Amino acid sequence: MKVYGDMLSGNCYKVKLLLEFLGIQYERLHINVLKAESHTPEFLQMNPNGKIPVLVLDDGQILTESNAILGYLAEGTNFIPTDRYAKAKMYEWMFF
Ligand SMILES: N[C@@H](CCC(=O)N[C@@H](CS)C(=O)NCC(=O)O)C(=O)O
Repeated sequence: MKVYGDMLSGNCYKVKLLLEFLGIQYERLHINVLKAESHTPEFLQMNPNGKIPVLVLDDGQILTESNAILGYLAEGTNFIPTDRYAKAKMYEWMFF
């Protein structure tokens, strides 16, 4: 999988942290938002919202929004509690 992002971005950093905690191999592609690299026609085809991070799966499917990406990566792992209250507490932090 590929991740388009910038380590100066907290939204990208949390995706990087989870990928590394899970030991998932990925390719990192740097996007400099200060140079409007997230607003090129090519990038806008991946995310019309013009924002990083963007996750591109090996089959070409694309995910945007850091919390959606975290949810996708964490599915079926201990990073998503099964207990209803604990899961709501996780969402509490994610929506903070
Ligand atoms: N809600 C989005 C926010 C993403 C976001 O704001 N990304 C910033 C960097 S932290 C960005 O791409 N800014 C570039 C721009 O808006 O042009 C998420 O959680 O992924």
